[in-house]
Amino acid sequence: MNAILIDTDVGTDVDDALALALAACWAAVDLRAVTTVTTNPRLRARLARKLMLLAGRPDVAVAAGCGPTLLRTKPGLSLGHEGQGILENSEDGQDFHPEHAVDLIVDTLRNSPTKPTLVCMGPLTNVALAIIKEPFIVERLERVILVGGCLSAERMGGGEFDIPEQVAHMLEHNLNSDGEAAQVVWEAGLPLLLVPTDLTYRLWFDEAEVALIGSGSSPLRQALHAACEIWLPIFRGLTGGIGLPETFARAYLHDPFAVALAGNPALAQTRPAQVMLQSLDGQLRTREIAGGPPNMEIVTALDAPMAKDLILRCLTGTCDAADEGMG
Ligand SMILES: [Ca+2]
Repeated sequence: MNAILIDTDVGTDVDDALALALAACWAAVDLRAVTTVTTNPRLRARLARKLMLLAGRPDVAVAAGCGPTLLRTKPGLSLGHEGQGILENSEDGQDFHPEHAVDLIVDTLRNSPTKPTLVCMGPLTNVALAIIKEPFIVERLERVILVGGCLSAERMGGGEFDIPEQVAHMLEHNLNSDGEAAQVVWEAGLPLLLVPTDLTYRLWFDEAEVALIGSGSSPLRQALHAACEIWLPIFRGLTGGIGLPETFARAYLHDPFAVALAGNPALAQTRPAQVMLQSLDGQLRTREIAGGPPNMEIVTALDAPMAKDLILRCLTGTCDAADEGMG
């Protein structure tokens, strides 16, 4: 089984919560630790901890990490709804791990008998700081799955939406939110696997699928459903503000896909590539250099129906079993 660590900005977009539930409940991955990053990291740690408890996984250590970016050059994204639908009172999730996220990442890697996979679902501040603090961790990772980057605006629209180049890069959150941290991660010599967001924007739960998650009585499913319902109108407002149609605002599965891929590599086609970071118009952009010496693997295609089926089946089946103490 694949040992995994997750670094997440759970709480803003709902996809991190779905991904954490998947990782906690799915037998194909062995979730060892969860660390949180970006503005309000302690609130995000409470959320992750609560999700682990709802999933019947009190054994998974959850630690809070960096709020500000590595060089404190940018405010993080926090919209005010974080925690709603999942945290019920001020005590909920407070018993997360006392160590800082960076130390939990380092200690988990130092003590792991096998090389785990690190799944990065948020800005890369914690990961960059962990590398700076303890460079040995680079050798202790089997793979680092990065959710982020945009390699094709056209592919992001999928023939359904006409997304201008600048808007496509605006929709890329993780690398853009802490460019200096991304640069550290880029240059560290890690075994990176990039899951570009222009591909994961082609994977989402429709309204019926969101409703299906809420149709179960388990507290975990109820919490996930509530978080989806809270997020979607907020996302509609955000994407409307940058000129995208209402229909674009869906429950996208960026982060759940990364977990699914950690447990089942057959969900994607990958190849080596050279991907560089470039600053343009205040944005951090990812660009593949054709023919350049590879610095990572990139996902070039994903099996959306198979991935969605796996994620949905786990969230509506195995998660129930976990709630009942059978997981
Ligand atoms: Ca995320």
